[in-house]
Amino acid sequence: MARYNPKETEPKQRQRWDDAQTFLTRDDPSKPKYYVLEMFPYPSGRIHMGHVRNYAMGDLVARFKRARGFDVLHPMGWDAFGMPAENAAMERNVHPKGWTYDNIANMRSELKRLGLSIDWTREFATCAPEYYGQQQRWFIDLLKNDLVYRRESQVNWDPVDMTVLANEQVIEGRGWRSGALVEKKKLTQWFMRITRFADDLLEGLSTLDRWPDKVRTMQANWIGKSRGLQMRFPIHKSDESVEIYTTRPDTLFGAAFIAIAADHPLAQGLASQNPKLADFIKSIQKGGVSQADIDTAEKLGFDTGIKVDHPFKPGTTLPVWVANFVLMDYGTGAIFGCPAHDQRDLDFARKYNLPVTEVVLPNGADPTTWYVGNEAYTGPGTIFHSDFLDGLEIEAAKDAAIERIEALGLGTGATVFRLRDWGVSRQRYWGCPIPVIHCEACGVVPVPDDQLPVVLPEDVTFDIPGNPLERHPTWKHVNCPSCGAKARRETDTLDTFVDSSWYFARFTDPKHPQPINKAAADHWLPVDQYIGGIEHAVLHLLYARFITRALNHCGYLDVKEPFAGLFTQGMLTHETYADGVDDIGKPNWVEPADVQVETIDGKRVATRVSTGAALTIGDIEKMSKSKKNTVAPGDIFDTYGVDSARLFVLSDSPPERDVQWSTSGVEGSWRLTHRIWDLFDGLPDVAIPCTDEAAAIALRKAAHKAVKLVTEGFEGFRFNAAIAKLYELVTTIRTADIAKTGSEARIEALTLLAGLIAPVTPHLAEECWTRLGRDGLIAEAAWPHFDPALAQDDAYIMPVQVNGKRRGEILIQNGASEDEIRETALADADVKRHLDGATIRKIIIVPNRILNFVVG
Ligand code: ANZ
Ligand code: ZN
Repeated sequence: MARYNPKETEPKQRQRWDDAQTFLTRDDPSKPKYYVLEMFPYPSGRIHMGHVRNYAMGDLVARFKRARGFDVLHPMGWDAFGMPAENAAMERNVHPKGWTYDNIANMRSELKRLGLSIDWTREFATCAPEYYGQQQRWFIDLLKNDLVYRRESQVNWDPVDMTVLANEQVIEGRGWRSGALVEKKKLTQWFMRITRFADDLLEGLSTLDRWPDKVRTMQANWIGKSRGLQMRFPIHKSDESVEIYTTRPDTLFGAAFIAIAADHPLAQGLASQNPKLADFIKSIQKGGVSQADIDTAEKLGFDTGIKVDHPFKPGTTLPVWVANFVLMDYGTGAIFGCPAHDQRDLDFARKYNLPVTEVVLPNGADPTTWYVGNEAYTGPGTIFHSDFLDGLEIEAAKDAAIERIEALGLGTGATVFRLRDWGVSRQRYWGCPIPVIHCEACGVVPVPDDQLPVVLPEDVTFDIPGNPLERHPTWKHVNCPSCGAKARRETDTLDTFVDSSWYFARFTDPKHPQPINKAAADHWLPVDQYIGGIEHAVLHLLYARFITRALNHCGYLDVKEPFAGLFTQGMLTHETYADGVDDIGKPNWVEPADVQVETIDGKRVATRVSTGAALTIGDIEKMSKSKKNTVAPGDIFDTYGVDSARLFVLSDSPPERDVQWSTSGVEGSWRLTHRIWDLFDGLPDVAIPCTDEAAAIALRKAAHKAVKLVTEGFEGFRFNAAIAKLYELVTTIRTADIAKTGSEARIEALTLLAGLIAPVTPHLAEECWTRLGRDGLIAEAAWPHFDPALAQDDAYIMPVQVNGKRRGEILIQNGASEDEIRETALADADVKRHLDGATIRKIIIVPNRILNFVVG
């Protein structure tokens, strides 16, 4: 017997797939299509175990669907623009392009080593002009359709480096390189009008029934649709009024005060006659403007002495305060405060002794005793203490309150969204140039189609901060395409989330001369199965849904939803190891590759291999460079083979949960691959007759049943459960005596097994296929069929009740008579205990379902 040697087998099998072009998409109209896609990687340099898990899952699905008769599209590309390439350029004096393409070359060969069934002829990188030039093309269409526009907005400004910073470059409020305190600066920026589709993006969520509920909820919250009301409170004994904006008109009866912003015209007018108010306003205008600054700052207010009439409570007035937590540039710059149901209002009311009136009663609470302490109640409930709103749920009360305000002529309700338009301008080099030209006379002029793509210049320098495109000697100086006058090219580039929000459509025909080949896109989209991390639940997945709608609006494709099925896989975790702590008490993390763990007297003890030092074993955490608890896929492949690594990441836990990487785990997978090979390698050269019919049937049944269960498991994304069945089948075959079953039954079982392992350990499966004497590739073979009669269960579990209460379970053979069922039940220990001493009056048996003893 030859020992299985993945080092030799794996490259050989990959070569066979390459030679046969097994994974080219056939575009075969006779077969149903299946598009499976894993979120494409950022070319950071190396693949990590998280990639291995992600791509192993996608590959399992692709191979499984291919075997099931689908025409499969399974492409790969690179999300290749972005900051790290520029950082590398600044730190190491390399060009972002060279750095990126080197990384791609490296990661491509690592991914190829994984044996993924990818159609590599469709590969592209988003930093290639052939890709981003097409993006520029549709960008201009979006611009013409008013889905792209410019307006002033705030950016992070580093006053020392004199440069705009991305949010990731602001670390604790300071510029990452200069260490200077970051300021806010207003710049004209490009925006995509995602809010145009707010309602549609929200409604579309209900059609995505193969998405995790969690992701749909996160998107719905992000879009944040609610009913708002803009209304006036008449100023007492005056013709004037204060206009406020609220999303909680249901709480109007709980209003305790009106608060206006310091720069509200009313506040400004009063301050000109009231020096104390003027001083107060000055005092609160310091401090940060970010939401976090405002939420955490102490609430401060000034009572103006002015009062307004409550619209629903004749004779009741509310005081008007100037408050530091109300912003001028949101809503109307004025609010009504309802302390019981808003934390900011509550903090304010407690500080200035304003009344707190509860108006929303939590479900199940007692209206006579329930009250709000120091925590505002913002949950669901029923309205009370509110006259005509009493007894209504929150949403119904909002509608009723808005209706009444409208009838009184004091305001109008409107639907409002939390979603804001998407700022896509980046003052960076390594991104897709925004294809417009600024002309003094003509304004913003799109670059004409025959001048696309606008290619990034390569002769740029990174020795000083700022955007290299801005200081390039010639690139931005152009003539206006419209009037010919001297003009300026846009130097902002697009947020890299734009690149990743349509790549799945480009994959359907990646070399097409237009951005999208409509026929191909309409055929292949939506992606049937998209796989990636939960960290993309909102931004990437929402932008992709938006761009798909925008492209649909501009006539590029017919679909609206890009991803019919979404799966968010768990992460890889690993134990952490530390070699003492440094002078500030931070652990000195040690890489698992330098650690040996042994069990001594029942306790796990870790030693550092290179020094022999005793280590502390820390928590199990997400693999990360900072904790050094990563393992290098390359090392694992070298030691155990690619198939063992694939098998481990797929089998260890349910795919949506985290997997804890362990050496013993991957060794277990490695042992299984060897066991499987030994079964195939050990097949006799001559036929062995069957001497025990029952043994042969038992083996056949086990194999057919495994086919049924593994098929269901793969179909339902229960990969680990399916693989557990494979383990069982291997054991069953190993323990079946070939002298009894004969070789025919064994060969049948092994043939089915080879088919079942092909999506998981594809190299090994090919080797086994050849050993069975089969021609061709198992990667091109049909999925194993099972015989339903053989796959059926022989026995079932029947619950047993005593007086209608479940007291036990019994195992019943198919076709057992009622007498046999009764005898089995009476012999069961649990049932016996519950029947003890009682007289059985009646026994009800529903075959295949249930048995009930009626006792008295
Ligand atoms: C009364 C009220 C009662 C509110 C209650 C909340 C809870 P979103 O959903 O984020 O849009 N608000 C309105 N304009 C404001 C401004 N310029 N500065 C500070 N706060 C402002 O928030 C809408 C809510 O934020 C509004 O609803 C308003 O407070 C406050 F139990 O009105 B509410
Ligand atoms: Zn012009």
